[in-house]
Amino acid sequence: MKNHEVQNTVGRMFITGATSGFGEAVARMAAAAGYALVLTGRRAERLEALKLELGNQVHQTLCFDVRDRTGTAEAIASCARSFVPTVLINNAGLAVGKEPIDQGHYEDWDRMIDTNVKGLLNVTREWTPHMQSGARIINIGSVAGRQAYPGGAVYNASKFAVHGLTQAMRMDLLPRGIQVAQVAPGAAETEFSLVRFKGNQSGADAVYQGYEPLSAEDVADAVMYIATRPPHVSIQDVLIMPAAQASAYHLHKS
Ligand code: NDP
Ligand code: 8X3
Repeated sequence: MKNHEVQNTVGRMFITGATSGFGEAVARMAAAAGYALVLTGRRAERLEALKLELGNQVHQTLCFDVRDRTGTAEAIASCARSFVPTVLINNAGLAVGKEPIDQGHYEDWDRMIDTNVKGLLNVTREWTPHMQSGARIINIGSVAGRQAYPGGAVYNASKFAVHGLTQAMRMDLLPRGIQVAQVAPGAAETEFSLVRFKGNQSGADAVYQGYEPLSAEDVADAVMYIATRPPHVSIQDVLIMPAAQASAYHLHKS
């Protein structure tokens, strides 16, 4: 896709999973704040629509699957010639299925581990050698990475991995002046549950009934807060929940 040279930016942000939910909301807020953006995901038509909407703030869109190590490496290498992020948002991810461990599907497990863990690693490994002192990486974890719950085993495992990776990445990248943060949301209404329940809209809607869930914008707001701190301030970890949710197990529905 054609690159667009963006002038007078406050920073350069690379977002995985910008076609929906948190990633799309961060893209809109970051564009409004003056960031130059590279927007990525698998759905090319959505990337193009967002590029049309956000206009000159979008340096480039890149259509690739974070599970595809070669495709990810090629996309990032092509981008790095004209754009190295000051902020990398590792957001692409998903849950698939909610069966107990003795009934789970290997294919679902592979999708979660390959996307949420290996995909995050693929993007991080390809970008970090290029990134400069003062840059930030913001990983999207989850309350599911703090507390396991029934039916969540492999999704839990993948987000516990993001929690651990965030801490180790922060230590590894400390000497290079790259700050690493995690935003760990509770229940947020995006396409997340539609994906988890494999297109079952009524099942997905039921997740968000009886209380006010987080919106994608609520989570994007936390991401932007971290991204825009002064260089000497490093927000390391933000757990953000709907007011009706006290833990992975405690959701007060009316
Ligand atoms: P959405 O389903 O709305 O968005 C997920 C995004 O990830 C999409 O843009 C999708 O793009 C992208 N994505 C998924 N798989 C791949 C892949 N293999 N390669 C590249 N991109 C991919 O969900 P959310 O916005 O809610 O989810 C974003 C992150 O937040 C995920 O990591 C999720 O686990 C996490 N999260 C969500 C919570 C919630 O309640 N909604 C709470 C806590 C954490 P495309 O399909 O175009 O590739
Ligand atoms: C998504 C939130 O509670 O469905 O990460 O796991 S939850």
